[in-house]
Amino acid sequence: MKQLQAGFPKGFLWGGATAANQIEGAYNEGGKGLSTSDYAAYKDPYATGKVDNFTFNVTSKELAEYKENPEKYLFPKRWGIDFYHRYKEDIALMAEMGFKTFRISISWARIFPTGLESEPNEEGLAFYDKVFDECAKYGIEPLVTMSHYEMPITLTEKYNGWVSRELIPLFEKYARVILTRYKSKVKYWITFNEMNMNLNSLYTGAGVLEDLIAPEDKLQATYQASHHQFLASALAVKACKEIIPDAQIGCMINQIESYALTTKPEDQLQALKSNQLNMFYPDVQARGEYPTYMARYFADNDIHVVMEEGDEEILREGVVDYVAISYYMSHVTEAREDAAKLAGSFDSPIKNEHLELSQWEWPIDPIGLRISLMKLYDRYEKPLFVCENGLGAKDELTEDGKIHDDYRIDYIRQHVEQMKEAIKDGVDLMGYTTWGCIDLISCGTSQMSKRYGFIYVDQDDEGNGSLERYRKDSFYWYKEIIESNGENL
Ligand code: BGP
Repeated sequence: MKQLQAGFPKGFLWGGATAANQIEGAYNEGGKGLSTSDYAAYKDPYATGKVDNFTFNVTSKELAEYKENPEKYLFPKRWGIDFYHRYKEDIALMAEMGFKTFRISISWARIFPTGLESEPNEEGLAFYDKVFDECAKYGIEPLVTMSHYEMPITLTEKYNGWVSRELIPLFEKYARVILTRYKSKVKYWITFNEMNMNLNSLYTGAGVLEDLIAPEDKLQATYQASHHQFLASALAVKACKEIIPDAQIGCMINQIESYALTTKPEDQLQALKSNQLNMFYPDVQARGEYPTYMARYFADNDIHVVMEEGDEEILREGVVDYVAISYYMSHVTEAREDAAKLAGSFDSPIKNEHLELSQWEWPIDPIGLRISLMKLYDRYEKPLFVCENGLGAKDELTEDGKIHDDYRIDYIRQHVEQMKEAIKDGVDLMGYTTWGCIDLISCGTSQMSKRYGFIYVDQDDEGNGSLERYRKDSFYWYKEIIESNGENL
């Protein structure tokens, strides 16, 4: 029997997480092609008061309009926080906090501007070399996501994204190029960010223009696109094992635990089903095959995933080493007609009266993190990684250049406490990277003012500001957490 582990293990990977499209800026520099995220429009459902599920899908009409008037629609994601030019300063700040790891993503369109070239763009490759070398200077292990909510826009225009099987070899080529190039520099990899969010938006992670798909085919397209991404992910895992045998490569989901509204068996059953729909994604990637419960779901919903001979073998051979999650909230569900559609959604129609909400109405549930970790570990018995968690909040920069973000400290402290409990419960946890360790452009709202960082970036929602970086109170607090390996909470 395994010994009781009282605290965070030695070598625990503390750090922070970002994504290329939310920090880099320089959207048209260094030979980069335009990516889907460069066209992710500003449609904040919270700002409009219409919290009606995430609405960050782009239509073909909008895309055409944006292409014609690029200046008029200069989307915030294109500005980023200028990490492309300031990475040295930023990584030095991460090092000052004592980061052991730094999660970034590589922009596919920096390496293959349209995704279709046979040779990669050297300037793009050289940029990440510099970033990884900078990390190495401070002993920071990069944790790299191959595809975090973006891909060359050409692949959307030509193939309508991942609904097309054509993308699989293009992604494999890209994965092989980056694995080979960075084999001595990157030992921790993630294939796709939050693949289960395909259930919500097919544009964000899969580059699919939904209006080109008949409404009755939406679920079919969701699972077909996901199938192609599963294959691409499995091929990347295989390539990683071949090219960097000592690396670890994982899958990643947005973990939203669904609680049943009541003790009514019907509600309990619905909660179980909602959780299954979410875990379907790591089930395939961590077990190497489609779970049996999906056969019924596919039959009930008239979904026919087209598979080719050899697909199952690829999935079996491409099993991940660990399961990474982002964790922000839990949900409440009940037996109702549309319950299945809400699985994995940020939008829960039922409020949990026991939980407080963030300024963006995300329920704050640290114990839900412990529950999630315990469940996932029971299910896979593989190491887990919390690679996103944090509080999006409005911060105030005081006249003397300070940010008193005790609310963020409270939030992270409570989640760290629950991770510690989960470790005691036997969970094998590799690391914790808080989301948006440096303020960045929010994904769902495209706002700068939804801040997650320990480091404040002087930029507003319109892109004005000096871009100067400031240490928040949480910066010093997190530094101590890392120094004490999670003991001085
Ligand atoms: C996750 C994404 C991130 C990030 C985070 C916070 O789903 O992987 O890219 O942005 O959510 O979401 P938001 O920026 O909408 O607050």
